[in-house]
Amino acid sequence: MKTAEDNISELEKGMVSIIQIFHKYSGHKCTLKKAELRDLINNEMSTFIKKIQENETLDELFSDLDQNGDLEIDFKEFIALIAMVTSACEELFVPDNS
Ligand SMILES: [Ca+2]
Repeated sequence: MKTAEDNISELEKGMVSIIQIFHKYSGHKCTLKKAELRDLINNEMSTFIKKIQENETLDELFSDLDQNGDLEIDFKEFIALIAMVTSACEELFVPDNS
């Protein structure tokens, strides 16, 4: 019997990856603390954005993403980061139609 996952598209696989990676770092609480956000970015996004070395950089990014100010990054807030980085990287991956 086929499961839903056998039929999903490449785009949907990308979406599932985003969800799975988020939960790998957020654990059962389903939100990212500051150090977890740093680890996720440094381990999983290091080709697209430079690694976070300075606490100041992390503090700034964290407060930008933490829309509701509860000192945790929930999935909705995390998606905004994915959208920003994806948008910024788009021109690198535009198919060459020439
Ligand atoms: Ca928050």
